[in-house]
Amino acid sequence: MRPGQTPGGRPMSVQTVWLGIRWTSEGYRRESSAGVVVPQMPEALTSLAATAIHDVSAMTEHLRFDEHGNPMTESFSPDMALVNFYDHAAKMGLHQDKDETCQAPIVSLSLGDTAVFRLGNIETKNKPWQDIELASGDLLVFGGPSRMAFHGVPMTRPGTADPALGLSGRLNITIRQTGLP
Ligand code: MD6
Ligand code: FE
Repeated sequence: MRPGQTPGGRPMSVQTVWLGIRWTSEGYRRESSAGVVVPQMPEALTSLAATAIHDVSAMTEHLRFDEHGNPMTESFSPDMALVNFYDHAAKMGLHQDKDETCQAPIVSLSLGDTAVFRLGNIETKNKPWQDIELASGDLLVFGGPSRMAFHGVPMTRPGTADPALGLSGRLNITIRQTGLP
């Protein structure tokens, strides 16, 4: 794992691994880079995300169709995942996920320590926002009108992970469709 960089080039407290496709502060890159290993996207994550989209599209009309009007259950085709590790002090500032060139939802899976996930609005980094506790095993589908909402993790709750996991800290896996050809 490596400390990531913000789009402004500052170091992030969260440590990151990419699966499938590399992320850079300039966007996603299929080309390899010297000394950087990008493991394949595991089929288990692709199918977990597809199942989540299937289930959620049955619950809300917002995720039933993609931006071209095609059924989301058919067009959703994730090609990468970001695995973020939070130690007890790590946090993530409010940001928008706009490097993807399509509007497909992002599926987010949390493991280990509970996080405070701050879900803001689509216009500014300021209030209104709501704080949602994401506990181990929680899966969030981030799409529809909220896809461009500012969001972040102001803190985790150290020590709340189930000791049986053997994980001191928090893992967050976001499964994404980059829109790259
Ligand atoms: C986190 N998640 O939960 C940070 N981004 O640690 C994200 O930044 C995120 O959960 C886009 C969509 C879903 C997410
Ligand atoms: Fe994000």
